[in-house]
Amino acid sequence: LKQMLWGLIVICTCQSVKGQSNLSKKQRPNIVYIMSDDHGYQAISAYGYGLNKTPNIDRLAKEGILFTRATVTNSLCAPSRAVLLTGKHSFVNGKVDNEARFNWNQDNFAKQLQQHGYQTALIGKIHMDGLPQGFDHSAVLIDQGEYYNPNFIVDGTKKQLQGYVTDLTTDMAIDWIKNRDKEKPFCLLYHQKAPHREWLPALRHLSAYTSMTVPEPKTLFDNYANRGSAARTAEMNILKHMNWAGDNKIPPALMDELGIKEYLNWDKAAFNNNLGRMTPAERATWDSVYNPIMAAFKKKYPSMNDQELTRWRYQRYMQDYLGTVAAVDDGVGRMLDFLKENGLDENTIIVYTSDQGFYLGEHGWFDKRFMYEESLRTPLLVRYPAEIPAGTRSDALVQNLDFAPTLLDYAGITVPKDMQGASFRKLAGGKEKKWRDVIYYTYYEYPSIHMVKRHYGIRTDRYKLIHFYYDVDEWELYDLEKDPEELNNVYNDPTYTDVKKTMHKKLTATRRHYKDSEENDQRFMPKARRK
Ligand code: SGN
Ligand code: CA
Repeated sequence: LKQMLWGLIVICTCQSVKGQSNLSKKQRPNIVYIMSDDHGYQAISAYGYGLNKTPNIDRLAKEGILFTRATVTNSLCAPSRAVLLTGKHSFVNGKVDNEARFNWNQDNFAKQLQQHGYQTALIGKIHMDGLPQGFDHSAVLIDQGEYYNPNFIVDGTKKQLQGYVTDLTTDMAIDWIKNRDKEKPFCLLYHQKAPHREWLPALRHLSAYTSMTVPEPKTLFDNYANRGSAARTAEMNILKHMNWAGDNKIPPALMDELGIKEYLNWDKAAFNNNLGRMTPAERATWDSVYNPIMAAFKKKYPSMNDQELTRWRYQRYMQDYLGTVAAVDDGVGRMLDFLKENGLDENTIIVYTSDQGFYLGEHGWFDKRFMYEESLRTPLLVRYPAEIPAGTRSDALVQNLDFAPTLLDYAGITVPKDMQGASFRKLAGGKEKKWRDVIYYTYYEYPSIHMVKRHYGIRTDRYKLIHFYYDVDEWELYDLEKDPEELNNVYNDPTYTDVKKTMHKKLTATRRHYKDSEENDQRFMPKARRK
C-alpha cells in the first residue's frame, strides 16, 4: 500500500511540474487558429445570407460547430487581437483602441502554450507594434499590410515578398507546419489581412466577382430615425464616406474629369499606392477588368441620382470585398487539404473567425465599431472531430474573450485565474448546456476615423442596452426579438420600463464582474476631456 501511495504521489507531482501539460504528449492536440480581418459572417455561405459561396470555410460547419451568435468585446482590429491573446477585456489588457500601445510583456495564451511544450507561430496580420512575444516564429505584416507584393517582418527582419498577400500568408502557414519539430504539438495563428479595406482581390478572382450582382440589404437606405445621435453622426455611409478611388477603384484622373472630390485626403494616394505595387503584368490584367467598368461609369455618372449612386457604390464595394474573401476561402481549403493529407486532421483543432464583424451595406454602412449586431458578432466555426460532433450549431453567447481560455483548456493547461473569458470546450463538445446569459462590450476610438461615439453595453438573449458617452450621454435599448435590425430605440418607451430596469441592474453587475467602471471610462479619455 505504501508503495502504491508513493507511486501516486510521484505521478501527481510529475504532472503538476511547470512545463508539463495535464495531458500526455500524444493526446495534446495541435491548434490552427485562422482569423481574417473584417470578415462579416454574412459573407460566409454556411451562415445562409446568400451573398457568396465559401465552400471551404463551410467544410468547417459541416464537420464541426458553427456559432451563430459569437461576438467580440470591442469591434476593432488591434483591440480584438489583444483580447484574443490575453483573454482579458480591453480595459484590463490596456489595448483599448488601434492607437494605444500593446504591452507584449503581459501574459498571453501563446506564451502559456510555449511554456508547456508547444511550438508556436504567428503568420499574417497582427496590427500591433513590437516584436510579437509567445511565438517561436513570426512573419507579420506592417500595420494594415498591403495586398500586392507586400512587406512582411519575418522574425524581426523586413522583407518584401512577391505575390498576393492572402496566398503568401497561406503558403507561409503551410510551410511552417511542414517544417515543424514533429515531436512537439503546435499552435499556429494564421491571420489573413483580407477582406480589410481597400479590398483588392487576387487576379484570378477579378472577372467573376466584378461581374456579379449582390442582393441589397433591407436597410441600405436607412435614415437613422428612432435612434440616438451616434448612428446619425457616424461617418461610414457608403454614399457619403467611402473613398472613390481607394475603395471603389475609380482612377484619380477619372475623378477629376467627373468633378468628384475626395472625401478623405488620402483617397487618391491610396489608389496610387495600392495599384502601384503591382508588376506591369499584374497591372495589365487589373486594367483589362476595371477599365471597362470605369468607362461605363463615366457615361452613367452625370445622370445618376443619390439612390442610383448608392446602389452602384454598394455593388462596387461588395464585388471587391467578396472577391478578397474568395482567396481567403481558397487558403482555408488548401490548409484543410494539407492537414488531411498529412494525417493531422484528426488531432488538430481548427478555428475560423474574424477580428470582428462588418457592415455589408446594412444601415447604409461599411466598417464596424458599433455594438449593433453586424459588427458585434463575428463568424466562428470550430472543427475538432475528437470532441465536436459534425454539423453542430450553437447560439450560445460566446466571445473572442473566450478563445485564450478555450484553447488552453483543449491543450490541458490550467487557465490562468486572471483571464476573464471562459472555456467553451464542454459547450462545443455537447457536454454542457450551461453558459453565460449576458455579454459585455466596450468601444473607445473616438474622435477618430468613422466617428463612432464611445460606448459600452450588454446584450442578453433578447435585449441590448447601450450607453453612448464622452460628448453625449445617451441610452439605447433594443428588443432584438421584435426588432432584429435595431431600428427602434425603445429606451423611453413605457412598455419597456421593467425591461429597462432589469437591464440596468444587469449592466451594473456585469461592469462590476469584469472590473470595469466609470473611472476606467475616464482613464482612457484624452486628459483634457476627463472630469
Ligand atoms: C483604416 C481604414 C478604416 C478602418 C481602420 C481600422 N481606413 O483606418 O476604414 O476602420 O483602418 O481598421 S483606410 O482608408 O485607411 O483604409 S482595423 O480593422 O484595422 O481596425
Ligand atoms: Ca478588422
